[in-house]
Amino acid sequence: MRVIVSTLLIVLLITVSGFNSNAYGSGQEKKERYLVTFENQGAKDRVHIPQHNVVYDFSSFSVSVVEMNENAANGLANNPHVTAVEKDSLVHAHSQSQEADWGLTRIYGENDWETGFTGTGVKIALLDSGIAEHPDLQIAGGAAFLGGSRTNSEDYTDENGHGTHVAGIVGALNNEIGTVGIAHEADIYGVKVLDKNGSGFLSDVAAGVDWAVEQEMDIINLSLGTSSHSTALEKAVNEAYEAGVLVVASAGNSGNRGGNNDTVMYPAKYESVIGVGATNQDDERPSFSSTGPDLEAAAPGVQILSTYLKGDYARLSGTSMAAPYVAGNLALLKNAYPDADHKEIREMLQNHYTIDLGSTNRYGYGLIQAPHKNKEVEVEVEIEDDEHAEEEFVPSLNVTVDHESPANGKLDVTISTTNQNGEKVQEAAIDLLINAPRGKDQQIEGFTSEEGIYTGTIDLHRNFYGEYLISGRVTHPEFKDNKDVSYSFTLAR
Ligand SMILES: [Ca+2]
Ligand SMILES: [Ca+2]
Repeated sequence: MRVIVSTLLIVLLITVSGFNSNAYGSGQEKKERYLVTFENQGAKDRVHIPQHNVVYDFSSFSVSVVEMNENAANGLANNPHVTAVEKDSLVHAHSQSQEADWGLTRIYGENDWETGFTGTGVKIALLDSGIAEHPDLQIAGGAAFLGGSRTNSEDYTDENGHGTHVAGIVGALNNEIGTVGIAHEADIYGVKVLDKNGSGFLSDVAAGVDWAVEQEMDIINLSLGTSSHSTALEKAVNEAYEAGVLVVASAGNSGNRGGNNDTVMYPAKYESVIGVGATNQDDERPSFSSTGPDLEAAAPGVQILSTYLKGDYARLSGTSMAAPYVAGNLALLKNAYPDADHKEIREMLQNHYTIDLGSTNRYGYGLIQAPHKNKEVEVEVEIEDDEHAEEEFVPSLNVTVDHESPANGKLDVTISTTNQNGEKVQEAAIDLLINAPRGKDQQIEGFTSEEGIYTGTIDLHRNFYGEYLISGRVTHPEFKDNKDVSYSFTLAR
């Protein structure tokens, strides 16, 4: 058992401490944010700071916000071009502003998370180092399994920070402070299976899975892993999945620069588990993110802002940060498709709610995307007056994103036809061509009903975000004029 423990320990330490190993943040030291003031803008260029350590680079004044360890900060303070190096602190807390992590906006769109699904009513178990009390978190419950025994079930307080960070990515509250989680109204449960050093026994993880199934959780997140297969762990996650629970796990931080090896860890590697790799702000795989044929999806996992110990916030990197984004997104999909079962939700994620980033070995199905609430667009098509026509069509086009069909994403296109007096016209022939952003052109043909309405369907393929163009004709033998219909719209991320 010692071997297993040390494997878990190593994996988790890598996860918690991020991926950099240079003077700006090496080993297990927690990096902190510093405000670095330069003597002038030119001095900024003369002082070399690795780009990935820079959190903000203000263009209007000569200050940079840098994440680094204390040694690096002391070194910078002695640089003649640097006026001051100050540790960032929560003095701005009273400014009462909330900052959404960059990762949330990549999944959801700039401000769309504010009007989107929230994960309400979905139960998510976070098997991790527990969750610390935090003003930006509401914890629905939890349990603790440590060292092969169930401890006081209430005692799931996080002593490491890892679990609290994962919790905030899913469920940091939408309020005036700190940051906001992707599924900020989901019920999050802290299941403590890792101790203050971030290590735990496989048996504790299995016990946590068992607890989650028993408590009828909808989703389990495992931001942990080991490089060796365990029959017992596989059995635990398989049975959770068979019981209807979606199981998400981080793929691991064992990737290399080339990204060609199979380095996906267990339990992510198992068929029943959605294995998640990390992306950075350029939608690219950071070299630490594990690769292999069992990778299923990718999510933001570099410099992710979330809740931390002592009511604080921290930016951490790792596939540990990417997995909870997927767990939270699955909660949004459950809101969007309440009648779908867990397997349909998983297929939906794979086929409709990812952006293809290339190599499946590195990104699986691609970067996850959040479902949006129904978008409705109604457009009156302008008709030029035709003095020879006694009557003329006034077709109007109505486009609705349909979230009701669980099996696949569809877009309803409704054409309604009226004459110039506003009376409905039946049996008008509809012939439309739809140019989708990716995939084949589609055609819609039919006749309007007694109510003067025809509804056709556009099939949404993978990567369906982008601009659509609908064009065609509405004709009727009893009317002199045929009417051209043209309408374009964009499904925004
Ligand atoms: Ca908040
Ligand atoms: Ca898998």
